[in-house]
Amino acid sequence: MSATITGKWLLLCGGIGGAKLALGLDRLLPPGALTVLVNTGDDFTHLGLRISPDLDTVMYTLADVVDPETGWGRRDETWQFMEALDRLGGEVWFRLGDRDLATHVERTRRLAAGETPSAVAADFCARLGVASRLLPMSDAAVATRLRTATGWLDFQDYFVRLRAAPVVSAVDYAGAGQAAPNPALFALLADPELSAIVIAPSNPWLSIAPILALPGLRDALRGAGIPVIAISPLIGGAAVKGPTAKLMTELGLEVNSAGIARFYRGLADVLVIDHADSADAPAVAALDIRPAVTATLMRTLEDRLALARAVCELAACRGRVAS
Ligand code: FO1
Repeated sequence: MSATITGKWLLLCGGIGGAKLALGLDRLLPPGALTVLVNTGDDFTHLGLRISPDLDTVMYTLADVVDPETGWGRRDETWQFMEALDRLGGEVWFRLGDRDLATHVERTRRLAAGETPSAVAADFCARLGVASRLLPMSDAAVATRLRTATGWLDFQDYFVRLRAAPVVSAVDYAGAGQAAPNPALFALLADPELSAIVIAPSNPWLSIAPILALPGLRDALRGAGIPVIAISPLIGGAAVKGPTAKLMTELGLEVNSAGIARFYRGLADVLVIDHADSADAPAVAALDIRPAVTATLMRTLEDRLALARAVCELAACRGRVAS
């Protein structure tokens, strides 16, 4: 018999990988129990539009309108805008579908009219029927940049235009030091109903580090006095998708669960690793993080729900979850 999961839950996440766990938690928990603090270090201004890829990926996923093939953008998308732009010689390396375009046009208009990114996100989510609360990590601009042999690159330049091919020697989160974390986060961390903080299997250096770089955020998470459970993005020592393993190698890090545990040391109580990495468990434990072994690959909705449930049960062993 499965336990009833109560209380409020906080998930820190980036885009595609994080959105999968967000969906599992959103569908598992009572409506409104989940708050997702989303990385905005990937945000940029493109074609005059303000684009928030990770926020939109999580929002589209929870609203069940995401493109299931790519994991970003909208399902049943058409591309007439891109085709017309291409004919005019415009920039088409970053693909904005016709339906998706509406999100960026309307976001840009509202920001120019003085709304905050948080207010825009909340209203878009309400209109798309998203029950969970999505918080941009900050209302101030933060830009993830990567140092390569040819100099510093903006995130989407590196990630999409250059397909994460350049060798990275450093990562920087420009503006993070001055960017106030989303104020709603502090209210949630002080809420006695908050059961646990979950860190999605997103890329630690590209998706989670920008969040943790915000002033006071790491201390606030620790200070909440509730379990912090991180999920490793590696399976069998490799990334499911994206450049996590490549980036770790380039930054001179060990590409295994211990390399991930070192990143979360001092913050996470538990690191969830896949069965394929169970041999890493002693190395994780040696870093003062409790390893928990389960299936972390999220191909189907059932996988997402199962991982969400496993994470909630881990928190129940340590914190405030009623059965
Ligand atoms: N990812 C791509 O690989 N190619 C694209 O052309 C692309 C366009 C795009 C448009 C809107 C959006 O919200 C996301 C988009 N993404 C695209 C995904 C995005 O670049 C990355 O997945 C994230 O920034 C990393 O989490």
